[in-house]
Amino acid sequence: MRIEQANPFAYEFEVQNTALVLIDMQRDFIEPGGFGETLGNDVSLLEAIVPATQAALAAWRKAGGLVVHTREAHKADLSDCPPAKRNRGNPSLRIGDEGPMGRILVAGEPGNQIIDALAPVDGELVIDKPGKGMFHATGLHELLQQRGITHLLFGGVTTEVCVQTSMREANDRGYDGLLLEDCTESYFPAFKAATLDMIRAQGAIVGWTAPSAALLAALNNAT
Ligand code: C5J
Repeated sequence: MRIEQANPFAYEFEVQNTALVLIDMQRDFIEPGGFGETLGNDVSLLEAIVPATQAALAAWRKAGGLVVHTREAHKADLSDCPPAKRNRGNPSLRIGDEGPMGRILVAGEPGNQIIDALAPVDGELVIDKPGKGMFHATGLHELLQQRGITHLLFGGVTTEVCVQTSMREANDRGYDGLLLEDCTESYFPAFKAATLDMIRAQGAIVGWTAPSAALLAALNNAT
């Protein structure tokens, strides 16, 4: 299968060797009243990508491709949260503190759940990651290798933090990654634009980007 409109050049993949990875589409980053909003961010920017992401997920499920969902999540005792991560800066709420939707970035809390619109279904991988990147301390690389995955399609939030870090980690592990441009967002539009440029610079130095419509068209043409 081929996405002709991908940047900086066409992207080729086979569904059986490719996973759709949705990064951290969890309530605390996306819903009003969550952690993201308490940090002073406009979460409506992130909410806006939900319809396109839902459409991409539905098409990918229909094609029979593997889906991976990640959550930025720490253990309740915070043993996997380095003090450097917890203590940096001067936020009103820190990781592990009680927030509007339970303890901030702690596994199992209401705010840590993936939003209803993109809820995982049976057979999909759900990875709790204590880092920004999806391979750090998760065992995900081995799970993907066992399934013969060589290509990764990315969506999720935020573009310049957990999405970009995960794409770079994937690139170093030998995966060909493509970021769906309208299925990712940042609280800072300029950071999103810069990240898309960085990924596809210098002949796809980190990977590719493409609008989700181009993926849907490729999947449609194949049926
Ligand atoms: C993610 C963050 N998911 N911005 N986390 O990007 O802290």
